[in-house]
Amino acid sequence: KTGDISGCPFSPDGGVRALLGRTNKDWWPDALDLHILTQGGTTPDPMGEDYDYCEAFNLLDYNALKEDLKALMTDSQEWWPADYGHYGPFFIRMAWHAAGTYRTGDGRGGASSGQQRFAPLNSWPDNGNLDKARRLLWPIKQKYGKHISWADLFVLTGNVAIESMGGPVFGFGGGRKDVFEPETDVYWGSEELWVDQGVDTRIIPDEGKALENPLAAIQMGLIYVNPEGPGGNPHDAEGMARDMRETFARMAMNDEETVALTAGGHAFGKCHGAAPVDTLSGAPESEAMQHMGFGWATDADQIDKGHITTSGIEGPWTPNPTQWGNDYFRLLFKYEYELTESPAGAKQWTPIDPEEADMAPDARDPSKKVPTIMTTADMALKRDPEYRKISERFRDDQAALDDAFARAWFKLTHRDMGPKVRYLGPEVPSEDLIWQDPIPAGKEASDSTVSDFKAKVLDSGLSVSQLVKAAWASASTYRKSDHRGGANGAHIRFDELKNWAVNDSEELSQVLDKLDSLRDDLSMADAIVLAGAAAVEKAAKDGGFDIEVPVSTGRGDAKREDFDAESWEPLEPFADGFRNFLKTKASVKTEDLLVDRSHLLGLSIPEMTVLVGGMRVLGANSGNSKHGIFTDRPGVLSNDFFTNLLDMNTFWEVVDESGDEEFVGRNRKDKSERWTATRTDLVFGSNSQLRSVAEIYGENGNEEKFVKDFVAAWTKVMEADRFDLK
Ligand code: HEB
Repeated sequence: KTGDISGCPFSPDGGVRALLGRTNKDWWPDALDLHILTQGGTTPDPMGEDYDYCEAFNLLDYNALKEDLKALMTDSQEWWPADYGHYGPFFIRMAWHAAGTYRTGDGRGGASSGQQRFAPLNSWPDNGNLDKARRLLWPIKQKYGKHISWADLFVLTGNVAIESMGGPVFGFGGGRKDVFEPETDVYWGSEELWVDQGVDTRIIPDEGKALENPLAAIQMGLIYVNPEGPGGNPHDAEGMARDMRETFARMAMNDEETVALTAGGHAFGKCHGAAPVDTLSGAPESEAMQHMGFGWATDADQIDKGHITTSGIEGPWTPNPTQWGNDYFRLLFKYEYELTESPAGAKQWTPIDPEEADMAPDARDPSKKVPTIMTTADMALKRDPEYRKISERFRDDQAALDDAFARAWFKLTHRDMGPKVRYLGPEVPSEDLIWQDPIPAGKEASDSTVSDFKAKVLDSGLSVSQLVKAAWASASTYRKSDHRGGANGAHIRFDELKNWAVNDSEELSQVLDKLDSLRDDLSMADAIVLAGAAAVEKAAKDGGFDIEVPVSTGRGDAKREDFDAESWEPLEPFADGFRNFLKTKASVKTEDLLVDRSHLLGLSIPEMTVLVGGMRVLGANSGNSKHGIFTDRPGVLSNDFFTNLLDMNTFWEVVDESGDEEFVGRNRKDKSERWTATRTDLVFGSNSQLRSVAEIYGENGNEEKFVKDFVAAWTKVMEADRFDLK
């Protein structure tokens, strides 16, 4: 584990910032704004509701597609000829950059929705010229149409590229459904400038500057690190390794995986820095219409000669850039490297006095020989003592490198897909991998088992509040960004999760122990959810509504040995507005964190609103605080939260000591205290849009609607991870 950068995804220094930092609108203020057409919930997705991607994928002629991809590798096009007559390396970089935006901090980024097609990713300096790689794929995408998404195609093409050059792959799982708009939920940073415009590097230990969570790139517009060294300084060997370690850790990669991936990746292809960068035009998102979505325009005759600039670094790593092998490590250790400059002016490293046989062919003219290179990032694999040990081992053990590279590549490209049940296709590896959070299959419980259990739970002395809190603690670990967490597996019973500050672990332990003693052969995972359902049903009944809270049983209990505790750390909520919990004040407003969390749970605005209102009256607050419990009958599922929130007889004041996090509501007439609240309570009265929804739930005649909507939203959260049902 690296970096001592606190668990808080939004570091609190530097004042309050917007949740999303910079967005497409800041970078391209004049870009066509289609957003107004998606107002009111109209979808930009042309495929319609009947389209089921999984079904379509399962009808795909997978082998034919792979054959076509293989043929494409060497089908060089005049408008963007293949280096060495093989597009493989180019496609590997495309796939790696598609997947490499994933970060563990919030699970966002990654290859799973085809985001590389849209801004800002399509225009990141680090994604230079990948617009051409994607366009080379269009005839194949067109041919297979609805049966293969762009998102799946990017990754599969990377696999076929590796295979076609003799490299090892571990498998492929399909199932990444395309979206048709830029993702607007991802925080990419708050800097104005990008890496090629001189933006600061994000880790400067001397200035106490650490990489802000959940970011995983070292400068705005990069996938991970600056290849020329920290802030472009090739001499800072230590800093280079530090930057790699920190950023790769945030992509869930350890040292061995980092070395295997980087060296394995750079066994293939070359860097492009043949011409000065200022000869290039703008990135795709800002380029003139006649370029038809391409950026970084280069003259056709320069392209033909291979005079292309992408990163600015120039040259291949090995003498055989389209052949898998161990030349990368062989050369890295065989030669001393000296600092040189590419024609584009980038800092890079060149072997001193290379033998003729260790020179590489020119990308366009195999009869010409050119020197190989290493980037400053590559040099870290021998300059850093820890990386070096691993590199030397791989140099001497090809089989170990093959295995490590294949597995790390599979993890890189599948990390954000969640559990294995979500993978499709004939090449899904049978081996279970710990990062997939394996959960043994559960079994459906009979109606009588369910009703017996619920009766026992309600009779057990556990309160509605305790049961609701436990069920929420379990299910709300889910995040749709990488499909991790959730009630299935009952990971909540492992100490590492149970002891999260939000969970009131002592109380939770007692509840879980009790449920364990009552559950017979129900899984713990099902028992926790059923107990929550029983509590909500009772609370509704006490409010005068007989309603069933539906539960689909069949969850399994994860085994302790399949639980990678460290990988769950980023899932700990440091704010959970549903339980009125804030661990530490963040650099974004607390209500922003409620919105963020709701998004990760897949909730709509009404669902978020009804859940908060309902959970308050059920007494689900962390620490059993009184904030926001605007009712004199806690434990009853009523719309009291909303009616009291909107009651004009109460006025609100900030409680001074806490800054602006705590409030007290007083009777307008005698100033007596009626309620206390947090920002996540009052935002439903102060924010005009949320207030409009709160009003619906506070209206006469909507009491039953409130209960029904609460139960539906509750159930949605409880079942958010039931991919086995979908
Ligand atoms: Fe890499 C390329 C850097 C990782 C794969 N890369 C490259 C380049 C650079 C780099 C600068 C060049 C671009 C141009 O074109 O100019 N990388 C880098 C860094 C890192 C990396 C810094 C971190 C450390 N890679 C990586 C990985 C992978 C890769 C992980 C996979 C696995 N790359 C790659 C490839 C290539 C590159 C394949 C080639 C492409 C072509 O040829 O086109």
